[in-house]
Amino acid sequence: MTKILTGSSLPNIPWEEKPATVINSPLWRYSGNPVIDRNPCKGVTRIFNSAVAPYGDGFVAVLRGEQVNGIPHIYMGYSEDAIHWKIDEEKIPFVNENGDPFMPGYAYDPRLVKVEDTYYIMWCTDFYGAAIGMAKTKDFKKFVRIENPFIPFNRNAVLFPRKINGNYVMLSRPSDSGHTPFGDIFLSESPDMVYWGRHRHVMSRGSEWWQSLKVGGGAAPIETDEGWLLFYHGVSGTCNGYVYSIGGAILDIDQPSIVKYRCENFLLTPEAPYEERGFVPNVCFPCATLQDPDTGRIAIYYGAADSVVGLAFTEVNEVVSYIKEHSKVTSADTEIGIK
Ligand code: BMA
Repeated sequence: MTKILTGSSLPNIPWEEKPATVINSPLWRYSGNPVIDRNPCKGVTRIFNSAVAPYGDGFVAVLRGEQVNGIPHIYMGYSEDAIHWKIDEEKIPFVNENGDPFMPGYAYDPRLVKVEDTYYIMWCTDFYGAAIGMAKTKDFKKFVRIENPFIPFNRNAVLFPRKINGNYVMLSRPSDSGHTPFGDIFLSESPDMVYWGRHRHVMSRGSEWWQSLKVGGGAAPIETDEGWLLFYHGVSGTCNGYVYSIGGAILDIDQPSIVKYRCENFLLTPEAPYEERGFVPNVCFPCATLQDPDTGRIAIYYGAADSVVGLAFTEVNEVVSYIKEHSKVTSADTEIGIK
């Protein structure tokens, strides 16, 4: 029996049992999907690729909102059940360390990770090119931007939820300035969230078609007694454009650049109408999970077709067993990742 070690009890995690019709995946979709539909609030036409976290008696979310002028920014969401969301119509009012407004030119694909007593938001920001922006908050009222961790071009940064060997650790995906037709996952360490180094390769795109073009970190890794459970995205380049699926891997607990298991099958691929049809069709883009260590339940939040937010479920034993049963790792996966 695999145990979840990240987070405390979450009895109010959203949940539905697995339907008997789901035969090809350890993940199943919430029957009420999408949980955030189009035109969710004034001035925002679509919310997708977004992250959630437990906060107080309920939940908060950092939401990628596409404004009616087409520019993405991050908005706060609040929920009692992590399904129905109240969304701020104003963008998150980021400030610098002095408290002066310090708004990014654009901001997309946010992740939200609590490390010790602080919540960190990471997103793709305009830093003379697409790069990683970061901010921190303790109360979801004051959001202080901290130094951009990496130079351009980079996307899909996500922190581990605790320090490893004394350092903060973050996954990212170096890229180019456009719709990057390549990309592997790396990790970097920092003693202070200012200086980042000890960069390591984690995993490359795979030989399997669904992840043969590029891969990128998704939700914050979940600590289990088998290793760090990572839900990531894998992309296939078809004759009709990119297809984004959700993949799963388990990283070594003390040296997470080592991939212990990596599932050769996707865990979720666009099938539902709201995943196959939308602003960008055929996208399932995971950004966050909620998990309950007591029951092993995991709720996965993912952007669907760059248009809406979807919710899927799994159970830690089922998904870890599936990943191990269908694991195919390469030497580039299992090495420490330095050359
Ligand atoms: C990527 C990112 C994501 C988006 C995906 C599919 O490059 O921009 O925000 O979901 O493309 O369009």
